[in-house]
Amino acid sequence: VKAKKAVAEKACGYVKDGMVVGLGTGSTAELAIKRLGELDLDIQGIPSSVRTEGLARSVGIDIVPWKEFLEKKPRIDLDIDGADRVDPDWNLIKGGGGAHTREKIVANASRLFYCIVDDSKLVKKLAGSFPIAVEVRPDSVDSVKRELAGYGASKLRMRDQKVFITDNSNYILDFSLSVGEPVERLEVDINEIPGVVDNGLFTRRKPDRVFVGYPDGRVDTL
Ligand code: A5P
Repeated sequence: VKAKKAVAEKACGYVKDGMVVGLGTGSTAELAIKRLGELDLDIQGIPSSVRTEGLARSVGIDIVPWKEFLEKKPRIDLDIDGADRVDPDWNLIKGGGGAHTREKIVANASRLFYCIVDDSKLVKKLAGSFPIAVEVRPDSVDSVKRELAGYGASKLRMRDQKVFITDNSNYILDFSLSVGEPVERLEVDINEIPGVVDNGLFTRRKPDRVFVGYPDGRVDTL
């Protein structure tokens, strides 16, 4: 927790009055949102999930609701979000919380994207390090699963013995990437499978900075 808190606070130090701020999803991003609440700045937040929206509102951040954001597409000054894995080229795996589709939309609309992680997230290679989440239309689960089999086995994400449903009313297939197509190509190739909404690889819109936190509270800025 100390490591996550340290990076969350570090990234929040870049937020200034008047900014439009992308708000990520996950335990690390949540610490940043709470911190932004404490700082009591005059900002507008763009939430990347329903959960984040609720938290941001509860700490007093002025929120642009998702639909309104999509209609008006205001430019976001800074997006602060976590990640599940980060490789040496700053390619990311996200989507452990199932929010990667909106997270990618927010990151793409942001002038700056600061990624906040603890040191356990750093890996030499993304392949095999963490399941890759693929958001799929519910009617396409079986066909996408068959297509994904070429890359690795996939599993429908469940929660409390029920199918996990995303904020966009879709399902998630988690697949373990075994073999080595370059992740940059894989991100695009997976999205070309009919029925796929988006996957948790972030290799195109990479972060502009990665803040890495350590258990003693030290932060490295990459
Ligand atoms: C949410 O879908 C993910 O992309 C999160 O950003 C990621 O899972 C990081 O979460 P933690 O900060 O809880 O590790």
